Amino acid sequence: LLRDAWAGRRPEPRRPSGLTEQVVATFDHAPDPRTGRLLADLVRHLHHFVTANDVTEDEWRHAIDFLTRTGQISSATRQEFVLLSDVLGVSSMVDQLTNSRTPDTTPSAVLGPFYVEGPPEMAQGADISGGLHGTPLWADIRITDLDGAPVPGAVVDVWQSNEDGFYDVQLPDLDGPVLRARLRGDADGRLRFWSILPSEYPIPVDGPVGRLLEAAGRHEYRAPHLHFMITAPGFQRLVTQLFVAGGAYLDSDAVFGVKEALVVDYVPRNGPAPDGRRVDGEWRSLE
Ligand code: MBD
Ligand code: FE
Repeated sequence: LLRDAWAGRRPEPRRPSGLTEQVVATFDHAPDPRTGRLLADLVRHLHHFVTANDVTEDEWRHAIDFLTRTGQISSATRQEFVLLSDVLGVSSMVDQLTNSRTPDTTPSAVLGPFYVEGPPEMAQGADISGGLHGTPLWADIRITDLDGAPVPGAVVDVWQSNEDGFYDVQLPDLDGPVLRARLRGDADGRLRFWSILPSEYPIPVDGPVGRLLEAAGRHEYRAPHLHFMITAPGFQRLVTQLFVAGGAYLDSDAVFGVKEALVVDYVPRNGPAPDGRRVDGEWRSLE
């Protein structure tokens, strides 16, 4: 047996053996070569990570415990692994890889954890806010192809948080979805709807991702944004977000989702709205 402790100093490890190459070689004949390549490279990076940092057994046990706890928060409305991928910038990196191949369009942005399949269908000009309190927002958006020609009949899912930064799925007292809708662009590619101005908000930090941000001394806030998922026959699907120019946390978004081209004016206005609706006090216009 070794005597207890190393007097506060761990000796240098011996050079690691050929273990990495031994494991990597086991993926040489994976039925799907892409899978084999990805697994081999993942093992290389993980081995490098533990050797370069001389990771202890305690630390590795802690890491496995962290991942286990992360996997335990997994439901239709809260997927902690997505959130982990988001705060580590991996979601954004994968998004940028895709996006780098589609220049000159409105850039895409990460989906995030709060998209719900099959949102309620609403008509052009509808109010998607469900009457929730907030600064009224009028959106008038044009969906075009790369030449600027209108794309008729697009299906557009929109979702956002309320004034306090909560999505409907986070609010226990609501019955049914609010601040999310499926709208249809008209024959001219135009899409109009009412909602409320989104605010900055904290991502959920009552789980392992919260502990990670704490350990890193990082804040949990996202810049205010509206989510869009746009599909049209013959076109690639676009998942994106439009950020509020002048909003908080644009420079330090907790999930690295902000792109310059997606920061747009939500113009302050007063008086009657374009559709004749009477609005008391200030409202905003997104065009
Ligand atoms: C969100 O609302 C979001 O849009 C992303 C990308 C991550 C966490 C919460
Ligand atoms: Fe969001």
